Formats: sequence, C-alpha cells, structure tokens
Amino acid sequence: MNEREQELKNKIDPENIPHHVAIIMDGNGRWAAEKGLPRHEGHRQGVETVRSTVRNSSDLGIGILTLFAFSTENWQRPVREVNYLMSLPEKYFQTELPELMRNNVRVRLIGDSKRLPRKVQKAVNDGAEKTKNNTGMVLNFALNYGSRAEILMAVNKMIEDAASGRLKGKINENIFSSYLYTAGLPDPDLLIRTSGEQRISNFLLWQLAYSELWFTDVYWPDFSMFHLLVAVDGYQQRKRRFGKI
Ligand code: V0D
Repeated sequence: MNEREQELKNKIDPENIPHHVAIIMDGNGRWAAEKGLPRHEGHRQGVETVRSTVRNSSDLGIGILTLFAFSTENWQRPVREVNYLMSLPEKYFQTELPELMRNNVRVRLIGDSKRLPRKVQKAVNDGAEKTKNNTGMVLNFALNYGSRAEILMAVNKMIEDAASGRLKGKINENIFSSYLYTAGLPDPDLLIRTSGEQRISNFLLWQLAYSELWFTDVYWPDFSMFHLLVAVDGYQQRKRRFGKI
C-alpha cells in the first residue's frame, strides 16, 4: 500500500466495513479506446483489476464481493468480442486458483449459466467446486445475469412450486429472496459503478433496494486499492451522517 492509501486506510473504521460490496465493472472499452488499443486489451487489463480487487477486498475484510462480469445484454456485442470475453473465466482460474485457495476465497456464480458455452460452464463450475470449502470471502461472479430475467425466473419457479404444493400461503420478502440467484446471501451494502455512468443497468434490482450507491469516473482497468478505499470511506461517512439524525 502506498502512502496515500495508508492515510485513507487509517481513516476507515474496521468495525464498519461494508459486508457485501457489488461492482459494475464498466469502462474497459473506453480505457482501451483512449489509449488507441483494441477493446480486448481493455478486457485483459480488466481481469488484472479483478485480481487486485479480489485481493484488496479480502484484505479489507469485505465478506462478499459480487462482480458484474457479463450481462444478458452483452450478447449483442460483436461476436469476436463475445468470444474473447468467454475465454476469460477459464484463463482467470488457470492463473488465480492458487491465490484464491491461499486467500481462502469461495467462488460462486449468479445468472443463467446454463445458457453459456459448455467450456465456460465447465470452467466456472470447476472453479466453484474447487473453492467450495473455503471459508473466507465469497467471490460472486454475475455471468449472463439480468435482474428482470432473474425476477421472472423466481416468479415462474414459485408458480411451479405452488402448483405442486411445495409452496403454500402468501409470499413474503424472505420467501421471494430465497428464489433469486442470490439466495442465502445478504443484500449488498454498497454498489460501486466505474466509468462515470450513473445507472443500475438491470443489476440486482431487488437486492439493491437499500444499498448505498457509489459512482466513480475511473475506468475499471484503472480502479485500484485507492479507489476502493475512497468508496468505503464514502460509505462510512454516509452511514455516520444517517446515525446523527
Ligand atoms: C471483462 C471486466 C473475470 C469486465 C472484468 C465472461 C469485462 C474482466 C471473469 C470471470 C471478465 C468470470 C467468472 C468466473 C471467473 C472469472 C470474467 C467475463 C469478463 C465475462 F468464474 N473477468 N471477467 N468474465 N472481464
């Protein structure tokens, strides 16, 4: 950690770290375009930022990190770009599995993974399987994820379960949550979106109902420990302000 980061770190209350942080990792393409590089270079650098952010989040004591890696809308990108993106999960585990094990990180997936290419399904299932007994931070990758589709999937499952008698009576918030991909996980305390856009973009619509939203202009490949600490500090300041009222 550099001096600027250490200074911020000292400001942060270790008792009040957001337990669940979700991130919309935006701006890889713009980062590459500004440097005159092809888009895939932005994605490649984006994976490096995933690596460092996983380590930094775990070091900070964040309990759950949820990363929006690929949305159901991302299929509309050029085929070559989609193909490149689909190679990333396998590459990620090839290089990162030892460190994930060392840091005791458990990988989980949210989204409609059944509709991903076979080799991607295998890579992510293997990664989740190999890390399933780790007891440290939960690293949740949202892959082929869309929140409205998730809500409809949940509704349709509830209809099915009601018809077969497995689900009885009125549906409350807890029952509804248990039908979502995020079943068993607490809602995010903090959502971070990089690259200047201030939208939720069909990400965790139900789960973000009470979350603090933090937007930064920094492109995802440039997102560092410093920016994570700024976001956590901002989160803590907002919480403190609430406490005073
Ligand atoms: C590119 C920025 C890690 C966003 C981050 C398939 C776009 C880097 C993964 C990954 C992507 C996903 C699941 C998993 C392990 C790793 C990833 C995609 C894109 C889309 F189990 N980075 N990453 N997946 N990028």
